[in-house]
Amino acid sequence: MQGYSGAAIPAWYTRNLVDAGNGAFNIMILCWGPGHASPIHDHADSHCFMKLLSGSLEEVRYEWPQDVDSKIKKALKNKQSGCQRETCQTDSCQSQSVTVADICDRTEKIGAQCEQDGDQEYSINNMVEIGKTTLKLDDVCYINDALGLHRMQNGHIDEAVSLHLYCPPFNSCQIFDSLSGKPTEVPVTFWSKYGTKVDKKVRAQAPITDSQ
Ligand code: 2CO
Ligand code: FE2
Repeated sequence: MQGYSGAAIPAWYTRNLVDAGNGAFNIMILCWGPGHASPIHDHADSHCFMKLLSGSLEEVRYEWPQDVDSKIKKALKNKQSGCQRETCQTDSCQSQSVTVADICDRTEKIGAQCEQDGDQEYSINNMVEIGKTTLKLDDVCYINDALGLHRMQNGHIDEAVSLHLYCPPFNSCQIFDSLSGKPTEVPVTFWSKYGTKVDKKVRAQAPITDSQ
């Protein structure tokens, strides 16, 4: 890819929606300028396939931090314990950065029993690296939450472009503090949809690519 048509390079990698698959999947193209990197993140229980169309990217994989479970594991645990927190649909429960204790406080208010986790402390060096791969032209990789978390980074002077398929699509995911592993739920947003740049004013605040 030859630059950004003379325009300033965005501060973060851009997510560009190509096809929403009638709600069944998202196909998108991600553009990574030199030095762009994602935060460490999960994939919201979705399958994530990606292929390098241009340039090169490093993928660093991590274990889930101690005491932080994937959504599916949480949902299963909560089903067994009677806690309703993963089904909470209030705005405050949907989109904010929360500790386990915070979630418990909120769900207390809607009547859930949520005492089993107590006050969650996040200690330094909680993120354990489990692998590093360099993706080159035409390489394909796959990740889901059962395989762990990852961070993608373009450590090169050339831009990189990657094609992504997420099935099912998701509107938010968790990002993780690289030292403590503390999770934060963030909305994921698009730089463009179907070739048209999304108006910044209607883009959600603190998206995965704009918040780090
Ligand atoms: N999952 C990140 C995103 O959708 C990109 S890293 O590759 O999975 O922004
Ligand atoms: Fe990812």
